[in-house]
Amino acid sequence: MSVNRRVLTLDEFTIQQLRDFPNATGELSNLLRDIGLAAKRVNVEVNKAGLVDILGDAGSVNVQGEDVKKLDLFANNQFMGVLRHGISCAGIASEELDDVVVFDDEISNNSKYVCLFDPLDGSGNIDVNVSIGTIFCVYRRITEKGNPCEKKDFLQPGLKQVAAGYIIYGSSTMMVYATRRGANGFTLDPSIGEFTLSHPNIICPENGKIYSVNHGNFFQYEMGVKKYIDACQKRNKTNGGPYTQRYIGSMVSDVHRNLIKGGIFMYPATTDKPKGKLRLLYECNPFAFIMEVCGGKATNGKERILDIVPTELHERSPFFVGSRMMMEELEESMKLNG
Ligand code: AHM
Ligand code: MG
Repeated sequence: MSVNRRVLTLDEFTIQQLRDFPNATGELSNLLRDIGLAAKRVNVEVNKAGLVDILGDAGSVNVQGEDVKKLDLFANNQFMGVLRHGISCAGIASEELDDVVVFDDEISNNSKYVCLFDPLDGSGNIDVNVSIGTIFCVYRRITEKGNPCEKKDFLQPGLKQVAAGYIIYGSSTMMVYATRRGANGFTLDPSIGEFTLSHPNIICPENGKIYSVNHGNFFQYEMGVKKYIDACQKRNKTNGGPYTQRYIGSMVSDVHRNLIKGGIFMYPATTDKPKGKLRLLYECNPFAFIMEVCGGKATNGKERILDIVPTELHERSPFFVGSRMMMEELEESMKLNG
């Protein structure tokens, strides 16, 4: 097999980026490489999920006599494990864990980053073979290096993110990550087991034709959201409607599609869940950062997601994210109608 040498691997790409910053320590590149490694391990298990009846269900013992873990716990342990053994991360917070995990060894205490992740988002979709994903983000710690990191390192507003990204375990497996310099997508080439640059410099179209929302909750949404959804369904010369509705129920896939094609994703507050469903730290902030880097917008309906100062690790937020013009139309509707 001939290898296309014009295609950069994730490692080659992050190292190449370092050349522009001769004083950079390479810690962030290391961390992204660690995340890529964990993603490849999780991908192998996600691909086997359909074999669960053959290999054994979570909590049971499989034919090789190994304990079978729930896939989201497996993913959590993979990401936590590679980051703990790496040299760039002082501690992690995960949607799967109640509290932060401080690594507290000499190398980790001297690392400048902390990492937050949702190890397997949309995991309710696993047993029906629908794409699922991992979401992550990286902050520079605010406590002094040389000491164990603390919870306040994790409770920073989203605008302080240094990098954010996601992995989709889908028809192909893909990793997208953004820094302030831009966002790039890497597709896993199974023949060489490497993420390779497939979507350089991603830009979200400023307008789109796709809206993604759970229509089952329609009557529980605020008036401004209902009116906007109405407008999405009408023929409208100014906004290019009617739009197409697409909702997988797996946020990584829904937002990825809208990022590439142009669109809006909404998880509004409902009367049952006045704070919405999605978690600010693990789901909203990373996607808000990625979307803003790519030219889009993200709000909770009232304020910019990245400006919110979190008070709790697992706090939830209504979430609206997408193409700039669609977001502005939604914001207008929420301002007028509440
Ligand atoms: P999870 O973190 O428990 O997997 O839930 C998050 C998922 C998102 O991926 C998705 O957008 C949303 O839940 C769907 O929720 P709903 O079924 O209420 O529309
Ligand atoms: Mg989740």
